[in-house]
Amino acid sequence: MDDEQWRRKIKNFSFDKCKKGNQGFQRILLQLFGYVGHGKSSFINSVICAWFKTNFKNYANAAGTDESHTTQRLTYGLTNNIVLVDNRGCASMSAYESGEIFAQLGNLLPLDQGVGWSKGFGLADRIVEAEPLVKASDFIIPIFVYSVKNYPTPDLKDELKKIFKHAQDLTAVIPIVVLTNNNHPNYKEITNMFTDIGTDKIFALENYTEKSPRRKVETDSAVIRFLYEVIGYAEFQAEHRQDPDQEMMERKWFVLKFIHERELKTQTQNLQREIDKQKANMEQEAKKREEEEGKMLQKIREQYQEKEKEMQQQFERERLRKQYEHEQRMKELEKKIGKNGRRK
Ligand SMILES: Nc1nc2c(ncn2[C@@H]2O[C@H](COP(=O)(O)OP(=O)(O)O)[C@@H](O)[C@H]2O)c(=O)[nH]1
Ligand SMILES: [Mg+2]
Repeated sequence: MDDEQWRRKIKNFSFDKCKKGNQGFQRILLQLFGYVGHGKSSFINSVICAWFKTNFKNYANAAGTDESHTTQRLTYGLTNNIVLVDNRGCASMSAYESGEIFAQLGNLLPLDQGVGWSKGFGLADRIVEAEPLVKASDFIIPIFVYSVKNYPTPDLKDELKKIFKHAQDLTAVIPIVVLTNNNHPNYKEITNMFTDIGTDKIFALENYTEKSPRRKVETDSAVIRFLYEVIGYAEFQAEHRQDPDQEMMERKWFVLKFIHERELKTQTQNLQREIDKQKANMEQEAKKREEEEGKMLQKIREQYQEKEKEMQQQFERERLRKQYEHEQRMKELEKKIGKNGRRK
């Protein structure tokens, strides 16, 4: 098949034409996620340019000279049935631990609105508030965007494994990988890393950017092939799925349970920290008291020694006095005896 045939297939895609009918699904929601600055918004620009055959424009507000990053979940419709979502990027794994990214990926927060980060149960409230605004009929395909410029490390691989596991648990779909900056020499290592993680759908391209806006056959073809494969993937996945409302409910439970467990963990940690703090205070207090008691004991000992010395001196004085008296008495006696002797 050539590009034009693929385009026709993409354009005509509808869940209604799937083997088992639409099963309640209407649109494919290509949920872009990944670290900040890896080219999510640029990829959307590339897809728009290639799909609509237009000149480059920064449609998705990719970071340019002003270094602005995406802070909204904006949607970009390609056809009536295929929509791209530019999710807010995150800097590290800790953002996944916050549940916020799950809620975005699971399509539990409204589209085309600003995305914040909530503390505590704030996220759960936002998910509940969003209920009337989110559509269960959106079929989510997670697309993980990664820039080849970033060299893989063992830590990164472990982190990505966790992220992919969470994304798959949540959406029931293994994320598709889009590698940007694919002319970079790290390309082979990065591809191997993602293959090791268990993804078999990896697409690579050099995005259209402000610096390199000229359309190229390779980039256009990479985008069209990507979209074609994605609809094939969605058709295949949809055959095994039956109940979008139930799936949405399960996703909601997954995230709410996650938030609950995270809160419980945070509260337990806070409590433990408080206990540890009090224990440390008590130990410090006990040590202080021990030191004070030690000082007091030392003082008593010194007083006692002082007294003992005094008594010793008194005794010595007494002894000398007694000795002197005794000697005096002896002298007197000697004198008397001497006189009497002479008298004899
Ligand atoms: N050379 C090159 N630069 C890219 C590519 N993709 C994105 N960029 C640049 O990387 C920066 C971040 O891209 P952006 O799309 O805003 O990342 P996001 O935070 O994931 O949305 C921007 O300066 C882009 O011009 C690519 O494939 N090749
Ligand atoms: Mg962005």
